[in-house]
Amino acid sequence: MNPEIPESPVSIPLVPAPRRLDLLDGGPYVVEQGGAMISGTAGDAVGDASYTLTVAADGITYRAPGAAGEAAARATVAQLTGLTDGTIPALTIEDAPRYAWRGLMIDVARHFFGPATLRKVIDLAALYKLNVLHLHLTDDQGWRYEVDRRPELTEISGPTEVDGGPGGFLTSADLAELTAYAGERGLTVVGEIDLPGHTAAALHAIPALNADGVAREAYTGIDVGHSTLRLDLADTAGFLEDAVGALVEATVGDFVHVGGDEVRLLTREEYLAFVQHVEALVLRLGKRPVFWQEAAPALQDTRSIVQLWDSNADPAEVVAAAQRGHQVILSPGNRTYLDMKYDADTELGQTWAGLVDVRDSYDWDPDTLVPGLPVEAILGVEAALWTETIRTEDDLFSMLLPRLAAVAEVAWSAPEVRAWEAFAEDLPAHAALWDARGLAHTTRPLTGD
Ligand code: TNX
Repeated sequence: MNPEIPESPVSIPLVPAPRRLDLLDGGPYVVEQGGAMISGTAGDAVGDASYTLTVAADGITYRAPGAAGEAAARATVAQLTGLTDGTIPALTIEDAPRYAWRGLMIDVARHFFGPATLRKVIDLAALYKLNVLHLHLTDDQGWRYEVDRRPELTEISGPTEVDGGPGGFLTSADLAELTAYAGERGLTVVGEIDLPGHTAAALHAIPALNADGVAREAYTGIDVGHSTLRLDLADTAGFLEDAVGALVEATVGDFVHVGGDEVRLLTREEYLAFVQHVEALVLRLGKRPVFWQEAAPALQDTRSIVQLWDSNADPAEVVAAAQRGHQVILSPGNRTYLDMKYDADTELGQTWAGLVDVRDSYDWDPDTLVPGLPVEAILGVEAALWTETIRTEDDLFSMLLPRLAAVAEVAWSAPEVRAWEAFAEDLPAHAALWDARGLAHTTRPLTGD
């Protein structure tokens, strides 16, 4: 036990740990059949996820400034209910998140996962107070959202995926329904169209995007860096307008992710110009662009956000962008890439960022991760699940769980109320929540060593 961490007076293993929990005098609340009686009030400060919650014998009440806090309060009640034997001691909780952006990215491009799985992902993310579902919707291996003006994208590159699997795509109605479903649970869906690399699926569907005017073959391998769009081709700008425009229309909220990673077929000048073109386009369409870290040196407008991912790369350009006023989302591969193997025996996953066990996902501080990164530039933290090796729903959840709970606590909980030893003690109880939802999970030794 870290001596600076006050020991919680009750052992309700809430994850993420709340700022403050006090036991009250008075009898416990006994959860009724059909769930806890919960009532409360929310104003309308939409983005503020703070809340207070009181459990008393006659019911559970919360107060929150807005819908985000209400969603967080409901997540706490779901855990209080699922982690106790149905008798919740009288208590109050005062809680608020550390970071504004608490995300989970799911790659539906390498292997496709449809609305039924994504609703389970949303439910799980909400249970851990995450507020962003980032969907990686396009990559070399497939195109997963409809673009009205370019139906060939989903017609031709919907039914392709890694290893020649059946693929699939989200219809506009699917995306609208998922966005609404997520919104009701406190999450914003941020769609990503990966540009200008990771675009073999677009080059396969639309011949005119290729320099020789000939459609590329479908790509079902897992290499990266072998595809790019080129601004010097006549059709590219119109394609970008249509594809980014459709994604802007299909999602609510302020953000669209436009990639920018692993481009190896453009000169530096061509790459920087491409990023600036897309940055201006997204801003003109009324959203804030999010880019992977490689785009940092190109960015012109401080509304644009940089997402750090490559824990093997020098972060100097990310730091420089933050010093110029850009906000940064932290997704360090060696902490938050949940497609990394847990250990050398893990069947699924990759290892380029190392082995990532639960403690690696948990035991780090975003504020000190990147030397020189101004703390006030940190918008938040995002876990990522890339799906090159992930084929089934059980594959997916067994990589997310238990590590997603660890990243969620990093993103939500104040440093004063969290420590690895306490988390490792609390975590095993959560298996009951996952089992109740039928979610696969990986059992890890959590010795605290
Ligand atoms: C790096 S993260 C990638 C992805 C891969 C991932 C696999 C990023 C921006 N690019 O294309 O799927 O590694 O871990």
